Amino acid sequence: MSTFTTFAETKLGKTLKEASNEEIYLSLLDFVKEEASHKEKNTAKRKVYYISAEFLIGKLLSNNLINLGIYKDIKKELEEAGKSISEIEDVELEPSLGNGGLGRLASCFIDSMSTLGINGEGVGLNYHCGLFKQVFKNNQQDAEPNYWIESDSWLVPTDISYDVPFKNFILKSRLDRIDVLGYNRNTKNYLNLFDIEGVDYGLIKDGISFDKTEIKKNLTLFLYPDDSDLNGELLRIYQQYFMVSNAAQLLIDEAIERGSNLHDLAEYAYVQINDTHPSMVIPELIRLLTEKHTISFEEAVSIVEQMIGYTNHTILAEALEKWPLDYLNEVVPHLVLIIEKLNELIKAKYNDSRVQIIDESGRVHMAHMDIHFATSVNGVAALHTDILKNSELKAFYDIYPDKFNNKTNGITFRRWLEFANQDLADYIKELIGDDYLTDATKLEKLLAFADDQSVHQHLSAIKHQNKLALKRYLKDNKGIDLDENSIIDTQIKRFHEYKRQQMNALYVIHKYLDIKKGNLPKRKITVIFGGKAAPAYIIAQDIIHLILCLSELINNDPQVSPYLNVHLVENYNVTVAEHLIPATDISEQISLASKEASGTGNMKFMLNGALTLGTMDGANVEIAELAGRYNIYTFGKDSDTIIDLYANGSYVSRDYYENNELIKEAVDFIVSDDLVSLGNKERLERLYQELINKDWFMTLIDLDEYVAIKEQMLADYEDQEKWMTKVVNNIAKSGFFSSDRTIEQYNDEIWHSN
Ligand code: 26Q
Repeated sequence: MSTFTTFAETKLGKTLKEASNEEIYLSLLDFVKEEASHKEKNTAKRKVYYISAEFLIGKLLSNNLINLGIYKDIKKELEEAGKSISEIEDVELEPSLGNGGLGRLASCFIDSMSTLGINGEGVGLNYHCGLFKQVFKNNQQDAEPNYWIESDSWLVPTDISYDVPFKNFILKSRLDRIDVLGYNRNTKNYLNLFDIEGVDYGLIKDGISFDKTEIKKNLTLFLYPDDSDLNGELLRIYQQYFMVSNAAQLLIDEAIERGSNLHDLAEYAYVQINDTHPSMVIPELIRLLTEKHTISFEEAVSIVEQMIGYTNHTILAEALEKWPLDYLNEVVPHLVLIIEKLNELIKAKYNDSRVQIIDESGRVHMAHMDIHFATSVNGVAALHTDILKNSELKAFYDIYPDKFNNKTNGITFRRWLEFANQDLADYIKELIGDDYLTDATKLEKLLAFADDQSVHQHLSAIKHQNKLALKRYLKDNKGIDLDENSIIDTQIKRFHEYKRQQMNALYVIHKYLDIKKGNLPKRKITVIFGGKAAPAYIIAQDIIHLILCLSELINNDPQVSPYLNVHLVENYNVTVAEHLIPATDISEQISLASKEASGTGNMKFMLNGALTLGTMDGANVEIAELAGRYNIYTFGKDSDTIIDLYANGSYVSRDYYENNELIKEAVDFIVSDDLVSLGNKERLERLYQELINKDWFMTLIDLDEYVAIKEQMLADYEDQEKWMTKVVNNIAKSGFFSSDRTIEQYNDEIWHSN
């Protein structure tokens, strides 16, 4: 009997065969935690603290089994006892600690830090109800609390606790940790999740509304559900300060314990700030060094400015945090004193108003503070970094050219290939061996098979199996009936106008009308959407509403549904992504050029053998360069053109609407009787008006090119040899997007933790 079977049967007092899936899950949880507890911590002198308001970690059981190298053995053992590992995986609830890309990136990064043996940990907050759970009612999004913490979970309590001082009270923290096991390593790191003691679920009223004033009881109740719109809620400031004060206290304690005299703190610690959300760590570290450790202000500043790196994830002006001094004074007046001193330092040095920390209206520009006091400022894809240097942050680039650098995002191949697409991973190993597991660029060996017909057939068969698996998943969990014989065209990401789900919806309308006119596609197309919209983001809610109405109309139309289906998967999360991505043929990456900092879904699809349909935006540009322009489908205006259009305000959506019959027909359909009878007139009207009168994110500018290239793509799919050659080229070139590569670059060029 193997170790796990013995472990479980001893613990449960019955055989695996007799045990329920829940019992086996709990045994595996204990078994993995036990294995993890024997691992040593990484020890390099300089420790990296990756502070992030979000960690979208996904379920952990399978990921941990894979990283421990025992996934297949356990799967087999369970099979022998008549149990299915995927049913056992279903028992685990997915942690709900992130909104989207930024949180998922942080999770891939901690996986890679552990895999590379870097002494680097995540620090964040443990939101009890996480991000809201999305439910659809009357073709609209509704939000419910997402309870995910169970009595037995991956959280390991510690007795670490700090006092965090706010204006009117002190709040005690507690720290729970999750072990982060690297792939094939004997060492580990932690994800540190700070929390308060007295979270009170009783504060929640309807849906996700709750009493926002009871900070001592609500601080870690919810993750803020806005992923871009700046909302002046004080609670967000309370959360941010609580997070960074704990992080700073932990960092200082650990450095002292490891021999630092604090004058040399920067040799012991480096803080990577994930977007501006943790920016207050800068003044907080200075405060602690000066107030608790008798270091002078000047020295404290010079210590701190050697140990901070700032990653920018957006160029949307509205998403760059600017906190009014009044708000900060209400929550953390002691920090305002320090921010004002930092502001004075900068004012004395530079009289350019564009680079000041505090502006004329008394708002603190968190990104400005970060840039002045960091050793490194990085963007997350080559194009994005160029835009930061040449336009958005040009004034800073002129001052600090050496601080600016690019770190193109990446994804962990353990979760997004080894786990999510096991058949593909096995087949790749059969073809080229398994050294790609530790050096993903070895996938290039697949290029030798780009024209190999038997490889093509094999890959098609795997895709088909993945479609069948997705069909089962969607039927059992989401009430969706998927046609596994259709082309699967997927757009999964947060709903935002710049990501242009509405453009995809207009394509769907066009296709629907075309089928109605008798132009039947050669093969059925299934368009799948997944994503949540910030509850306060009205237009994004309207777009969801449009798609749900279209889905009802089209899937129930006997004339059209044999050729076209539309699904919006409820409550999109990491688990849903793990099922959708391996089954997808067409990866929709259609943001308005210049707006998507990077995207990481685009990389996951590429690795899993879908072809990209995308604009030249974010990391799509690098995908096109690597895979070859011929192997992906690009369209639309480029970022320079779009940036110019914004600069001179010359985009007029109505011109596109009035001068193009296809566009007019599709847009008008939004307010047609067919749709209005299924939905909410006010929402559909508002979206319609928005598109023709404003369309800030320029949906209509690229619509006709988008329709044309998609038609081209569907036609190309019929030539499976040609299609599969492109697929192989994409998989072979995806190695660059391993987060191991990204993290190696962060470490070599920024952190220097060895
Ligand atoms: C800020 C202030 C107040 C409330 C909320 C926020 C907030 C919260 C989350 C602002 C932004 C976010 C998340 C941003 C995000 O996910 N950005 C994505 O980051 C990815 C990883 O770098 C990129 O691939 C995506 O392009 C980028 O959109």
